[in-house]
Amino acid sequence: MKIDRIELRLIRLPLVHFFETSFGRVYDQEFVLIRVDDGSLFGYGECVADRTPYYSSETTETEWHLLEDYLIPLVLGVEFTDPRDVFPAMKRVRGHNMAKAGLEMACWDLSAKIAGVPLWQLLGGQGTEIASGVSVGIQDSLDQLVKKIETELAAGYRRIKIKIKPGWDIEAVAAVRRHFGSIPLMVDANAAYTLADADHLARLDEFDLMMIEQPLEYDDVRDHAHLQSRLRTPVCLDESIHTVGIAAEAIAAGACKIINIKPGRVGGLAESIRLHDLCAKQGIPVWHGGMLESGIGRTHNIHLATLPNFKLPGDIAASARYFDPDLVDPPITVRPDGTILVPQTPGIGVEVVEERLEKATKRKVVFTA
Ligand code: OSB
Ligand code: MG
Repeated sequence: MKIDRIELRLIRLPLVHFFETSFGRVYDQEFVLIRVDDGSLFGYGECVADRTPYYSSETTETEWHLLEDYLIPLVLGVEFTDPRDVFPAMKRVRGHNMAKAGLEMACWDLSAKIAGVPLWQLLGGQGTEIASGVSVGIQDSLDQLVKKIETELAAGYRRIKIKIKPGWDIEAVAAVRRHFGSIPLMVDANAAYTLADADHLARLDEFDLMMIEQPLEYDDVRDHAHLQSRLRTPVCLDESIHTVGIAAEAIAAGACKIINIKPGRVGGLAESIRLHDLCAKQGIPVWHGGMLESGIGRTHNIHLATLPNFKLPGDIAASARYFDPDLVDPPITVRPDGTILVPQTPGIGVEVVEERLEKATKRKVVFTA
């Protein structure tokens, strides 16, 4: 594979419903989209940083800067025999995993198209469907939360995750259990607590949650190990796991029993596979996280989630929960049994609708070899 043209676009799409986490509320989604061409075929990759540096230190503008000035020059015009070589080729640049991942994932899509196989096959996945769960944001009232969850359960989703923060935690979980009984339920704090909240968080133990995701600081491992020793509820790490090495440390320290994999957080699909394999070897189940991706990034996630240690339903849901319309056609749908079919045509296997893409584009630049 030799890429002779790379196109960057800054995309903005309005969200169907606002999404609120412990770090704030968003009404639209802005992201950097990358298209790579080799002269006859092309691939797409989606960068997952937000406009703001709250989930991660990266933003759409830092991604753009890193791609334009440092990452694209390391990939454009270079011959790659395997997409696994793209992340190592960018090693000189420290961090900026989301910018690297978008570019690397576009190369995987192109590689799979060159090979004439669906992406999951190149990744070493298996199977024709994945189990789907939803992440339900913080709402204005408990009534609204219950209504929202009712809709998601009726649609078939196999696991409900609710966002929590101080002031929206025990009561929210209690309300969900009261209304829906023993459904598969978990919470995600997005680093909203400190170790001083350990006794408060231990009150969640009585609700038999599947896990609590990222309760403490985004870069912390040691405090999570302390917290896990005081909770019966399994701790799952998201933000903390930005390299495979840190995952190994976290597992060894007992800081988590489950890990959420997002390719953007670790630098792409090759690193995600390494993280997946490490977890499998250590007996740590994983699930696929979500970053409110358009159908492009979402489809990459679907392919990755076919690997065998993705043992729990992830945050990969239907397009209609996020965008109307999505950039891809047909949109991603969830079947009544809570599963999503994995595309079987070459590459990511979805078509981008050019007219929608143009309409959503705020800025575009093309680089040629
Ligand atoms: O912490 O998992 C998270 C969305 C944006 C940033 C961080 C997170 C999330 C989600 C939503 O939970 C997952 C999705 O529906 O895409
Ligand atoms: Mg999370």
